[in-house]
Amino acid sequence: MGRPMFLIVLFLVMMENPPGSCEQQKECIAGIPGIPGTPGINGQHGVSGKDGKDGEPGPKGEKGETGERGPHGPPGKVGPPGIAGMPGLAGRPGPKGEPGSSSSRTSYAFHVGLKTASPSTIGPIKFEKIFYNDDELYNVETGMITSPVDGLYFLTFHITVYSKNVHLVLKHNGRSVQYMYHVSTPSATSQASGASILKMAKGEQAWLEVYQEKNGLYADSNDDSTFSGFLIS
Ligand SMILES: [Ca+2]
Repeated sequence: MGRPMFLIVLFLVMMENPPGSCEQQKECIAGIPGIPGTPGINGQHGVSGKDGKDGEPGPKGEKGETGERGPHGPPGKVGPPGIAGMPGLAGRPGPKGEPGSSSSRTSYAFHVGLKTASPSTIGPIKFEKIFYNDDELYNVETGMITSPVDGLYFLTFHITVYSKNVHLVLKHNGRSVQYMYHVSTPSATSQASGASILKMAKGEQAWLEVYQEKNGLYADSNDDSTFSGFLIS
């Protein structure tokens, strides 16, 4: 820069800011603000940030609708026995039974006779000729009848008497119940008889005995002396 030019610039500056003008006077007036410059160009996108932390659990949702029924499961374990139930109703009557045994029978009978004349005078007379003893009331070994059931029994005897008198006693369990005495007819046979009704309990016994050795009872191939009886009821 040449000297003249420098002087010109200096002059102009001096004109613009005359020495001691405003500072000294403290009455400086602010200049007019300049015009704003044009906006700058947008910068580049920054780097993406990291994922944030998980939030707190939200509130419980409302109950959903009932689903469809599922398939049957396998059988469960056997439970403990239950309480016994009430007795059932009575069944219908069964079919008619078979005929009962002898214990349920309602009739019993016997009919026996002497095989030989003049039986023993000691103990029960033994009638060894059996007409009927299917019910086994009479025991040939003992000469006694035994009551098969409690009941009322009809007992009777029909005796052929020959050559000697006959005196008999009917006994029931050792007790004398009834006597029969018959005097024989010389050189002939005659008949003597007796009958009795005895109430006997099951198992009780009855029999005929010769009384005071008068044993003119007779029996042969065509004469009989018999003892018989049956249950009345
Ligand atoms: Ca005869």
